[in-house]
Amino acid sequence: MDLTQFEHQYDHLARDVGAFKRSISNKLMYTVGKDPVSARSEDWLHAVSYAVRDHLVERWMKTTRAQYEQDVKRVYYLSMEFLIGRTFTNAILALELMPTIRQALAELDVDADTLFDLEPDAALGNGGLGRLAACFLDSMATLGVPGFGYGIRYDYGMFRQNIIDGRQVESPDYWLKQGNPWEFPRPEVQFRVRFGGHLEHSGQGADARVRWVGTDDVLAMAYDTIIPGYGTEATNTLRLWSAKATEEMDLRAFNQGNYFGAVEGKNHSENVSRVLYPDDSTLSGRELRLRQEYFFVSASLQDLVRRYLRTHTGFEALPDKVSVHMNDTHPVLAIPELMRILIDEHQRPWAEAWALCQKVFSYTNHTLMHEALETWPIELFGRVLPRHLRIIFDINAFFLTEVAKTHGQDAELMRRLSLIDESGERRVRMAYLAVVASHSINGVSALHSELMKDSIFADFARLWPERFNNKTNGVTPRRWLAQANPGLATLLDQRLGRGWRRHLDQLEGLRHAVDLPGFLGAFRKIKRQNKERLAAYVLKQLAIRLHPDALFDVQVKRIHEYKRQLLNVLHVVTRYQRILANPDAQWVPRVVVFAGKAASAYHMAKLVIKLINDVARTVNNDPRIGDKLKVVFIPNYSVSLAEIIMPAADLSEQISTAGTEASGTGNMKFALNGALTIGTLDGANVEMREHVGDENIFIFGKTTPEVAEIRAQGYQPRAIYDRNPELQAVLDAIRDGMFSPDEPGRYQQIFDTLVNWGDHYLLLADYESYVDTQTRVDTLYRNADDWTRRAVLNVAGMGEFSSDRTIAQYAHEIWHSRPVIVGPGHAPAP
Ligand code: 26W
Repeated sequence: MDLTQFEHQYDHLARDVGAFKRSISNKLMYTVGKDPVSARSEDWLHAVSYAVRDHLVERWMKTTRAQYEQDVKRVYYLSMEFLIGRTFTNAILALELMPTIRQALAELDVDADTLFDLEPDAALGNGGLGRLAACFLDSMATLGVPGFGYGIRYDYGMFRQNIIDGRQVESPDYWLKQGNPWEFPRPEVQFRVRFGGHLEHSGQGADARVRWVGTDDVLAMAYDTIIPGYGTEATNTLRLWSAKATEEMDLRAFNQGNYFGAVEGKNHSENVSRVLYPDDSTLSGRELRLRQEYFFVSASLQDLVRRYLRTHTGFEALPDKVSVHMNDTHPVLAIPELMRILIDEHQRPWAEAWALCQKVFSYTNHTLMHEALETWPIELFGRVLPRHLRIIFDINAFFLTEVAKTHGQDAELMRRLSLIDESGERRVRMAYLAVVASHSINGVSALHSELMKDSIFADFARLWPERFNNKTNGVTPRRWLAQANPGLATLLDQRLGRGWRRHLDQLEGLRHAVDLPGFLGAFRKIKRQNKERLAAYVLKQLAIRLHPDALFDVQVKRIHEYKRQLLNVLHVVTRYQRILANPDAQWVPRVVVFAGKAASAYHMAKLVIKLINDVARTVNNDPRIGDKLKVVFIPNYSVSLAEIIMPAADLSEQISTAGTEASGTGNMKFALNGALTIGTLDGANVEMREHVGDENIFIFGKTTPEVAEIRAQGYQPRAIYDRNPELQAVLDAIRDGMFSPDEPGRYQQIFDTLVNWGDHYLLLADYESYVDTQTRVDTLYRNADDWTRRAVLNVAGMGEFSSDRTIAQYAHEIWHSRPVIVGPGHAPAP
């Protein structure tokens, strides 16, 4: 950049800083209503958020106008969960305003980082599925895909996890306490959502009509959040629905002096958007959950049909203008709801409505775990949604008749394919409904997409092989590299230019860099600073001192048996006992970091948390161990915490039993930030290995076919226990109370699960291979340059795992949507 350019930019910055200072002060006084002399940090945060938001609003209006003018096809992404995290820094980065905002705040005597840290996470999701939805919104906006996220504005997000005496204790997450400057309430956008009631039939044959009457209603009110694209003026909208009572209060009760009774009904109906279900991979099967699912899809479908009809007459063009994507089965009621709207409200013939559905809907499966597959008892379903149950029966009859035409009356096949599981209490199979109604069904990694066709959807994959496809997950490089790891981002900018933020495959350019003098050292220095940042956090939160030279070995994700945090613990205890047996050997110092939440009713997961904390206390306080081994469980894992943890990892633990983790996305975030992976050939680890090279990843353990084989042969974990004395010592120590002297029997159950009750997730089968591989990790870590080279080559290979690549594939191959062109047109000033 020559001097004039520089001066121009500098000028620009100075002008912007002045404008922002004025804008922030104005917002503080006139929007927040605070005098600068008495404003709290929260008030400043809101003021500067509004000032930044104004800039997004201009882009938003331009984009919305362009979408209408170009009559583009819109993609509606329906998801029960959006795990957004913080919005403020993300918005500033999208607008390239970081230096301006920092300086403006500094000149107002306000510390920017303090403000950033005050913003609560929008934790409207449990884990992988919800975070993927958030990365997808970011990528859709960045690519100009005209996308709308539709979901629920939960008053309470994912619970806060406190660790008290080593155990998880949940507390509510009232994230809206201070107000949310990023949302636009839309009281004028409200839809009536009906529940219960009964059906009245009239007419015959083609004139047959069904009326759904006597319902109990609630209103869904829209709240909009702007989703900025990066390096483009295009934006998108996340529209979340909040429940409002149809009647403010029961006036009769009120007039009778029953003040509390008068608002009881209101509270009851508004409960539908009160709280996120904290279950990840297990169906709670509660009525309120079913109501939540219907609540948000009904409002969303009414909204999108209304938007379509504003500029179209008739439904012929619907499939050219609308794609509705279902993020797992939670939004599957969208199918009978669209049928209901078309048939009951717009008098379309049944066959026409069904044909439209099959062109509009597509579905992603995120798990093969049996206990996660949604099925709803017919009794409950019919009581809450009688009209939709009827429609599902009709779809089932139609579909099975079609199958019979080509496959004959094969009763066994019909039983297997039926949308209704008749094996016990009759239940609706939501995943089957999704498959029957969708033109595209995808898995989230190459391996998972294959397994999906062999297992849960085998019969359907034979019927319609062309509907099944794979879309390997990805993550947004804006949040997970540019924002989370500013040090590495700057190094990449110097080496590769700034283009990687939108074209992540440019990271390939790093392959040459590993041989440049000084590069490995510069890379290592950044990693070290990130480790210091995490160590400072841990010291502040947990009063545990971590040495930044140690190897940071990290497993952060939901606590679940299939993810095998317990296998990691077995390694930790093995290492502990090895150090005790041989204290003077040259150990590579290790810090083992865990974080993650357990579903509140998941006993085993909670016990694992307690065990990790017990092991941590024992190891960390053992003077014979010192810095050779430290174990920490960081409470309350969240998106914001991940942004601190991931850049600080040397080693990423992705150790699920092969065939169980659909994809994983944490695996990608770690590698993108220069961690090496130790992992099984599961989920997207398989493809990561292909992209980073076999020599740059630590793969261990049984493969999916081997797992199947072992189970088929009759797996005998006790035989492994009997034959491996080191493993025996580890398991015995856990069983006999080495880590729970206050209650020696505390972990008997863990021992039994592994040794006596079948070890369903094959921890013992993979133990030896895992521990040996951990030793190889140590060996490599001793050679700092060799390690760093491989870390850099991991970053270099991550281009494929940008969610921009994933979304481009969805857009081309599933949605057939085109980007909106947002020209330099003139939007009204905000
Ligand atoms: C009904 C209860 C319930 C709740 C959540 C069932 C299933 C779920 C999700 C499907 C679980 C989930 O988050 N799956 C994860 O999705 C990620 C994004 O595709 C994948 O990377 C993870 O491997 C997968 O576990």
